[in-house]
Order: sequence, then C-alpha cells, then structure tokens
Amino acid sequence: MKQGTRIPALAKLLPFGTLAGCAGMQSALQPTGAEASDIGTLFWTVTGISVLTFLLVLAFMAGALKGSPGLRRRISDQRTIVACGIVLPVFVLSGLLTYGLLVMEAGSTRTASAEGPGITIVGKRWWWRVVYETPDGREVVSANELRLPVGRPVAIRLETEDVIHSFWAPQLGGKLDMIPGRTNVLTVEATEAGISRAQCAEYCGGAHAMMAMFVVALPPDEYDAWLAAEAQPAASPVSALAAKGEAIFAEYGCGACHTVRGSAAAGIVGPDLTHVGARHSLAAATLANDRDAFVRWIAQNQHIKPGNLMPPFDMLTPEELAALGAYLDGLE
Ligand code: HEC
Ligand SMILES: [Cu+2]
Repeated sequence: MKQGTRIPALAKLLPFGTLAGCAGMQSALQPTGAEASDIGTLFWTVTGISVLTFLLVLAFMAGALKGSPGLRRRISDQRTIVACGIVLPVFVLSGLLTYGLLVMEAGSTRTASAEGPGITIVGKRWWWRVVYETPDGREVVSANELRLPVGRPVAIRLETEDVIHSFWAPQLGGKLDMIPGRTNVLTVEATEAGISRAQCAEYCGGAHAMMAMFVVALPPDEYDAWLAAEAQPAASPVSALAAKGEAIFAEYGCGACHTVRGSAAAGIVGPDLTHVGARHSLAAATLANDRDAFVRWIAQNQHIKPGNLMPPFDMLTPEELAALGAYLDGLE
C-alpha cells in the first residue's frame, strides 16, 4: 500500500509544476525593461511582506491553540488585539499602498520624459499594426513584431480599430488596454538586447489566444539601421520563382487586403507585408517564420488560426503556393 501514499504526496507538488510556466520570454519575473524591473521589485516586496504576515498569523494561532495559559492570556489581551489587529495592518498596508503609488508615479514620470520618435501599436482582430516614427518625422507601417532600441525610453501609443485589446509585454512593463476612440500611452525602456514575447491580454473574440507578438530589443545603432531599412520599399524578387509568386500575389487579389510598398498592393485589412520575410513569426506569433510556413498559412490559415479574418486560399496548386512562399520569404 506504499503506492497509495506516494500518489497524494506527488499530487500536492503538482501546482508547483505550473510555476515552470513563469520562466522564459514572457515572464514578468525576469524583467528586461525598466518598468518591468520596478514592477518585479514591487511584486517581491509585497510577496515577502505577505509571507511574513502569514507566518506571524500562524505563530499567533499556534500560540492561541497550544500555548501555555500565560501566553494565551497575553494573546487575547485587548492591547495585543488592537496592536496586531488594527495598528499593524494599518501601518503595513499604508506603507505598501504608498510604495505602489510611487511605482505608478515613476511610470508616468518616465512617460513624460520619453523624448524622440514614438511608436503606435494598433490592435486588430487578431494581429497588431505597428507604426514607427522615423527621426525625420515619417511614418513606417509594419506589423506583428515590435522592435525597440535598448536604453531609450519609447512612448508607445496604444490604439484599436475594432474591439478592446490589451498590450502586455511582461518582460518590459505593465499591461495597458487598447480602447476604441482613445489613445493610451505606455512608455517602455528595454534595458537588455534580446527577444521577449507580448500577448493580447484582453479577450477580443475567437482567435484572441493567438494574438501575440515578439518584441526585439536591439542596441540603438542596430535599431536605427533596422528602421532605415524597414522604411525602404520592398525588395524586388531575386529568383524566377519569386517573380512568379509576385504575379500570383497580384492575380489572386492579396493586395486588396495587404500592402507591399513599392508594388500595386495597398490593402490595409491585413498586416503590411513589405518586410514580412524579416519577421520572426507569422500571423501574430502563431507560426515560426520560414518559407514553408508561408505556404501552410496561405492554404490552411483557417485550420492554423481558426476564425481569423483572412480567407484560406486552398484552391492554389502546390506550385503556385511554392512561388508565393518564395516571393514572401524574399520580402526582407
Ligand atoms: C480579405 C482580406 C485578405 C486577403 C484577400 C488576403 N489576406 Fe492575408 N491576411 C489577412 C488578415 C486579416 C491577416 C491577419 C490574420 C491574423 O493573424 O489574424 C492576414 C495575414 C497574412 C499573412 C501573415 C502576415 C504577418 O504579419 O504575419 C500573410 C503572409 C498573408 N496574409 C498572405 C496573404 C496572401 C499571399 C494572400 C493572397 C493569396 C492573402 N494574404 C490574402 C487578410 C487577407
Ligand atoms: Cu485579445
């Protein structure tokens, strides 16, 4: 019957398994941004004080249940109850409230201090339009990936063109809603180069869970070079296959919904594809980006991301799909 006792003991440990989900590129506890750092410290402080308070309560309970008559008398004394039941909580909670307000205040001070070009992220069902401002005041439209310069606070304007979404990049900062008719500003400052993950954090309909995005923090000079490249029109097809793909793209009306700058495609219903080949993922972090992923997405997108607003093009032949894949993969 040893077996019988072992299973419940293991079962008790199960909830801790979920803690493993806290690690990695979407963890608020591994900050790579200034605001997330503040929030991380706040979290550990509140958690630490909560644990101490809990242990204190347990100690009093143990004393009240099992302590000597003298100890029990002291615990039930009017003064102990006032000190530990009123004075202490008021003191601890006021302290934590003040600290929390100061962390929030630091966030808005950072927003006020963000100089330089900003970024606008527009929530769409179920992807993100990302519009960068260049130093000379032009707008560069991109999608489904956010790039940031390390060490420069950037004011991100959060908007939506349909329902409420919420932008949350836990390693960078707090989460902020995208509300129809409003612009909410979130200022983030990446403190380390690297890739993290953002997720829509407000249920926005069918494919909400698949509305995520990679955030790529780059050293400032690399970021400037990348933005200058992103502002350029699309590269011309380099192979005969890719050129055929470009023709199929036009023939099947992909350009009614997608923009490829430098070509006739100027649709705004779906993500801008001018430099789609250079992104880390497709369809808002649903697929890793490679030539094969383009093919699968175009033909089977309703299977891959059910309910998304692009029709499946499953009538295309494998040759046509391969050509489209070569064309889109080359848009770097
Ligand atoms: C009716 C509008 C519409 C048409 C037509 C359309 N798309 Fe899309 N497309 C979308 C939308 C909307 C999305 C975003 C889907 C999502 O992620 O939720 C999308 C996403 C994509 C993506 C992923 C982009 C990214 O940023 O990851 C690619 C690639 C793509 N479409 C290629 C095509 C090709 C090729 C065609 C033509 C064969 C086509 N689309 C036709 C609306 C359209
Ligand atoms: Cu959502």
